[in-house]
Order: sequence, then C-alpha cells, then structure tokens
Amino acid sequence: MKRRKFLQNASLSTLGMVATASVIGCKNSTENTTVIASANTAIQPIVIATWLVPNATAKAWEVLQNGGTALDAVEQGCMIEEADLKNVSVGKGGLPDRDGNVTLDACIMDKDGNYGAVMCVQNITHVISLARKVMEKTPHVILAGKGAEEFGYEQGFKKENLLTESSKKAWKKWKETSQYKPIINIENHDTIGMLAIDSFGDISGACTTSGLSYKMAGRVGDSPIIGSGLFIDNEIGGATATGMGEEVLKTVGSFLIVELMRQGKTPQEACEEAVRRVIKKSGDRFKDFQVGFIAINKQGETGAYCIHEWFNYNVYKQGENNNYKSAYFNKA
Ligand code: SD4
Repeated sequence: MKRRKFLQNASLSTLGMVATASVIGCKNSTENTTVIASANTAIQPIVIATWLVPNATAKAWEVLQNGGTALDAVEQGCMIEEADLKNVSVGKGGLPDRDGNVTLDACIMDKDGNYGAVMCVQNITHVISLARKVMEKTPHVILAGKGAEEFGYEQGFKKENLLTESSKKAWKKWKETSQYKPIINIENHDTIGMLAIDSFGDISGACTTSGLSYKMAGRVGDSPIIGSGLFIDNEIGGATATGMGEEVLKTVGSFLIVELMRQGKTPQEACEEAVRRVIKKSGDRFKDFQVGFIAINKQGETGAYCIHEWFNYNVYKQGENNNYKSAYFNKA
C-alpha cells in the first residue's frame, strides 16, 4: 500500500504556473487535475512518470540537471524501478506469470522518433537499457524472448534470476486458487512509463514492466508496443500508459493522445479523450479494469487521466518532485 500514497495537495505554489489545482474530492474532472501551464519563457526540463516513483523521477531529473538528454534521463529513471525489489511490477522482483517465470517488457523512444523494444525477456533486469540497445545497435525495433536475451548477453548484460523469494511466495499462494482476475489498482499495476523534456527542449520516453502478474506464458501487454504503451513525437509531445494492456492496445492509446494534441487538445484533454475511447469500446467491462495515461506536450504542459480513482503520477519540475492524484472517470 505504500506505493499508493501520494501527496494529497502538493505544493502547487512552488510549481509556479499552475492552471488547475489537484484538489481531492472535486467532482469535475478538470478541477480534479493538476495541469502545469505552458511557460511563456524558455522550455524548462521536466520529468513525468506513472505511479509513485519519486526515486525514479529524481534520478531522471539529476540526469537532466547535469545536462543529460531526455533519452538518458528516462532510461536511468526507469532503471531505478527495475532494480527496486519492492516494485513487484517492474524488473527484478516483478511478479511472475502463472508458470512462475518473470518475463519483462520494455520500450524506449527518442526525439527523432527512433524506437526500440524487448518483450518476454527473462533473466535480465534492465530491459529498458536492452530496448535502447535494440534501438541503437540493431537494424530492428523489437526483439522478443530468447533472441532478445541472447542479444543482451552479447551486449554485456548480466544473467540474473529475477524471481525473488517474496514474489515466489506470492505466486505459490496464488497457485492455491489459480484464479486469474485482474484487480484494479493493486500491486499488479505499478508499471513505470516516463516522459521527459531536456534543456534542449527535446522529448523522449520509456516504459518498463513485468506485465500483469500471473498472466499466461507468452502474454505481452501494451508497454513495449509503440503507440500503445508509449509514443513520442518531438514536434508535439508524448504519452504513456499503465493498467490493463489489452485495453490500451485496442485503442492505441498513447499514439491517440499525441495525435489529439497535434489537433490542438491540451495533454489533459487528450488523456481524457483516450480514456473515454477505452471505456466506450469496453462496454461495461471498464468497471473491472484500470487504465491510466499521462502526457506532456512540447510546451511542458502535462495531463493525466484514468478510469478509476487512485492512479497517481510523479512530476519533477523546477526543482520540485511531487506526486499527484490523477483525475478519473468512474465516480460511481
Ligand atoms: C501490461 N500495462 O502489461 C501493463 C501493466 C501495467 O501497471 O501497466 N501495470 O498490461
């Protein structure tokens, strides 16, 4: 539950230009959302990431402060969660599939629209870096399973057992009933999607996950799929997703958000529209799953929206690392 805590009303004054404040209990979704207004001065570096990941955004911010690129920032930020054994949805310590194997998915996208991804990778913790290697060192954009792993070892990645004792214990407990039922906002949703703008004004993004816990062997969600789990267009902005990957995939949610921003929507409006599309397609099923999006545009404005309450996200901007509760659709 620790990961679910957030700053209920973060120090908005320190954020400077704040359009609408994050106020818990507001009925109106726009009132209930923090939107950092576009700066009328030069672009400020900014990092935004899904869920409560202050250490990850702090790392990314540090990279940006040292003059690093947004690409380096999102990679290094995500690596923090991949190495964190307490995060059971990302990297080492991730919950396994129903056969007890931890399989990781990740993707990364740079300012030039280059993209690299890996899926269903076992035994390598930093799959976000492996995805970057696919992007930079191969003629391909996606490597899966054994091939991705072999490529990783060739590139010097260490072979590791990703199943920790506590994840193994949780899996054994799950096996007692073997019931596969996605649960909203519990520990099977902590995928990190991260977007950053560097001091050059360029945008990059990354997304890394162990996917849904106790998934079928071979299952791949939205996180490593371009346009679904992540999309960046350096002219417009970027978006990334968390939650039920199957539903994000069917809406190509992150690409949709970037295209909506291209048409003039704010990041907040675009996230809200994407969530509404997911809901519309799902009929009544949306009541049983969570999807959340975050987005950023070229001006450094941010947005976030989700189906159900309690999705939260971190923003590091102007030296302040804050966590916000996302506005949400389902007020029932
Ligand atoms: C997936 N979208 O594999 C991921 C899971 C997730 O927070 O976001 N968890 O479907």
